[in-house]
Amino acid sequence: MPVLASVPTIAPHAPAHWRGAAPAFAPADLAGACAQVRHTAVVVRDDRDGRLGVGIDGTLVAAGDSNCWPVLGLLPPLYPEWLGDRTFSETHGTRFPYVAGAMANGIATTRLVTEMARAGCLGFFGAAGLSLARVEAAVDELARELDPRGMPWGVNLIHSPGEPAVEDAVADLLIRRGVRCVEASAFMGLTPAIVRYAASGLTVDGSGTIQRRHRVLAKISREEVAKHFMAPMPVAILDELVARNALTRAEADLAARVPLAEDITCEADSGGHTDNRPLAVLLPTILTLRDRIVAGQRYARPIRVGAAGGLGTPGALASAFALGAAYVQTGSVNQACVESGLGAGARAMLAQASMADVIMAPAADMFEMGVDVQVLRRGTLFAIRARKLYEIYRAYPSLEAVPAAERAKIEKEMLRASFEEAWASTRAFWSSRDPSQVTRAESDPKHRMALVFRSYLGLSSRWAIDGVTERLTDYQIWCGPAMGAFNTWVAGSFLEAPARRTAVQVALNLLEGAAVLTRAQQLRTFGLPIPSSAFDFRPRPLA
Ligand code: FMN
Repeated sequence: MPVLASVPTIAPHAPAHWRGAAPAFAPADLAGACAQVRHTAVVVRDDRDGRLGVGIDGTLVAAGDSNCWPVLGLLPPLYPEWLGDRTFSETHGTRFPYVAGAMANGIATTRLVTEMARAGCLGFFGAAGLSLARVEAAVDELARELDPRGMPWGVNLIHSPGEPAVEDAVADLLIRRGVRCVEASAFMGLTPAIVRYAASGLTVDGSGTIQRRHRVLAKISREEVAKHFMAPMPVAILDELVARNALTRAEADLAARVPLAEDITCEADSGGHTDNRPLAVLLPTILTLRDRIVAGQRYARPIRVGAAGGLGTPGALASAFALGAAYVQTGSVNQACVESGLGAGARAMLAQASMADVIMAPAADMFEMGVDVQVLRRGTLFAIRARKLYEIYRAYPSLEAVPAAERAKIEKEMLRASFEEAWASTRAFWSSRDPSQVTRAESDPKHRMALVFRSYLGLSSRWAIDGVTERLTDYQIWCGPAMGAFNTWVAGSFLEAPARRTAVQVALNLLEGAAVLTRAQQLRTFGLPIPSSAFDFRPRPLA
């Protein structure tokens, strides 16, 4: 926690005047004053011409000599640590109200999570799409590294409608290994897996307060989904879990009195799965919903609402906090950092992206349902090719029914194998992962087609992670418009070069910049002529 610099005091009833180093009146000097966020800013007036200016620190004095300035207002120091809801940091053990969101297939690496923890932020390991053994190894590593130092970390628990057994197994692992914090995502309703994780370990302390062993940050982009996480946990699921000895009766009874999640992350237009909503629309809507539910349920503790999606500049963070976000979460910008699990070639592609270089494309995990993900468009043909596959999937009942010309194109350009060869390798993959998929595909030709096409979608992510250069034009790289905004912001600074982008420097600069912009806006509202340069925080190495 920052140490509060002393705020000048003044004797009661004394007229407020300020004495100190020459106050800033000229726009360029005012920009410098805005940047000194950790100091007290005193708004003063020049009585000779009525101009408003800003003095930094100094002392408040009774009116006296000509070196004193009448005071109009006083702003105490402003710290990046305090931009959000203080209870977020208290609850999760962070210094900053800042989260690095999970990124599937281990793109949010253990290194990323560890670096974020050391810097006082909360990071989530990208467990989605990984084998249980890899998730387990990551959990062990993070626990070993961070638990002895009391540092915060978490793991993603993603809803897997096509593979409920996988979701259950990951939840089970997280409970067994004592993982205290989870980012829950892609849920449309609640499942036994997430309810079990949230409810297990609930106890009542000596003062009668319900204490949680497991904390859930639920990522949502719709009201109807948010409602599930803000409501008390559903009795039907709790009873079912008690019946199969997955929860105690005492845990279930407590769970029926508290929300599943005390942190709700509103995800606006982001990389990967997204409803493409603007944050300025989504966040106020969810805050209102939260207020209604918390009042209706008479919860003892408030539910915090955080912001994600589109946050790649200091201004984006400042606006999220100004809207009332308890914390902020980034994703796309971290993927381009050196701690990310993405291959160097793909990271270099991300560093070239501009705001409009993103596009929606079919998702590998929810292909048949027509769900899209937001991906990078510049430098890769993945989106166009994946869209073509989805079109063909919709139009024909089986691989055999695909017209010869289309088939030749798919085999040559995408699969680089015949349909028969592609099915053979796909079949081998599913035989070890989930044999029921093979059984179904052998009697359902449309499902066989989906699995073959999905294999291209799945591999295209792997090629980007592994840096398979001969598949460069097939790279599937999840990415939101925040990436382009970030690239524009850092152009010409030390963060421009991909090799110098660390997730910690990105986080510290975004937070510092958000504090500076917040101060600039505060001073502007007092009528000071704050120049636009005050809102242009340039990245710099920060400790
Ligand atoms: N969110 C999840 O909950 N689970 C995931 O597996 C996951 N994978 C992601 C992979 C990539 C490459 C990216 C860019 C995002 C992913 N996300 C995932 C979303 C992020 O956790 C984060 O919420 C989001 O990226 C924030 O929006 P932004 O991309 O605009 O910064």
